[in-house]
Amino acid sequence: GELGLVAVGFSGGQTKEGVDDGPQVLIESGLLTQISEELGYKIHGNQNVQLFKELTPTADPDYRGMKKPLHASAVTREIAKQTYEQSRQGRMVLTLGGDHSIAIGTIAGTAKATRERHNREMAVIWVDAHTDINTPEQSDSGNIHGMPVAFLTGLAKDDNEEYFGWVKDDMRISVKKLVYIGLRSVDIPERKNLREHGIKAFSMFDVDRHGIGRVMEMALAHIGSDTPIHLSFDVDALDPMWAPSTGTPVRGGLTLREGDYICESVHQTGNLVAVDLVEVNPKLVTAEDAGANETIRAGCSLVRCALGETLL
Ligand code: DIR
Ligand code: MN
Ligand code: MN
Ligand code: MN
Repeated sequence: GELGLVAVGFSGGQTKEGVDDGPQVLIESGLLTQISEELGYKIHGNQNVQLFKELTPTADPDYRGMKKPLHASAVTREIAKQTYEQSRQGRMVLTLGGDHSIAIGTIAGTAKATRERHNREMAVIWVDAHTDINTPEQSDSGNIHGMPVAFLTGLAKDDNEEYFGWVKDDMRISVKKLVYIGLRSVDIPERKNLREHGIKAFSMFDVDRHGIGRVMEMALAHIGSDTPIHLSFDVDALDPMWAPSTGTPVRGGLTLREGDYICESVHQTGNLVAVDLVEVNPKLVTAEDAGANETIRAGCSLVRCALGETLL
């Protein structure tokens, strides 16, 4: 297959440094070699990690409670251009982050491209401990990585292009085509958003009750066949046992095998158009973990599963 790579070292959607090193360590561990040599993909796009330093504004005051909004808006706008360009050519788009704010760009770009190519509304499977659906006004932290789904669904909007106003209707996704898996840390206003808009969500409670096999059946049935799927995978969906090196770990998460199963099931639909892997922070290491190796290995495994490595 043909794959469009977007490697983004961006950490401005939250406050811990190190997540900008995520894509570089994933690549250094051999992920791209595995994708091209073992999985047989031809890799297009910029093969280097993009840091977008030139997009750092001289001043970036809080706006509607958002921290560093100009920078995040400019970077995600550029990412959207790149994912749009790759997806438009029918390539599977792989984005390595970076914090989860970058999904504003990745999904905006692929949503627009799939509308043009398939004349269909794209679905998003958001695998995460968190829902990332705070509007700027609802957010307690002001961290934009807790807001991408609000901007992508239109729950949050802004008229000013410099403050995510560049996200237009054709770049948005429907709340009906959004499915969450792995949730266990959802803020009170976010719960209200899920309820009010009838958003499909499978928490860890649902994974325990039904098993991951049944959860994936239900998730994919909700989306429907013949629907392009963008998989946005926050590594913190995994239990910290498997992925400790991440900014906001929450105990009681998915096993690595459950995470891999999600990726395999989505691959198996044949409808996968894009994968994001985000929030790998190699600078955050726990006492039990000798380094970030476990998290990096887990991240590579998830990506390979989404690209079809393990299916016979
Ligand atoms: C929290 C944490 N809901 C926030 N979000 C995180 O800051 O809005 N997302 N950690 O990944
Ligand atoms: Mn997230
Ligand atoms: Mn998360
Ligand atoms: Mn395949």
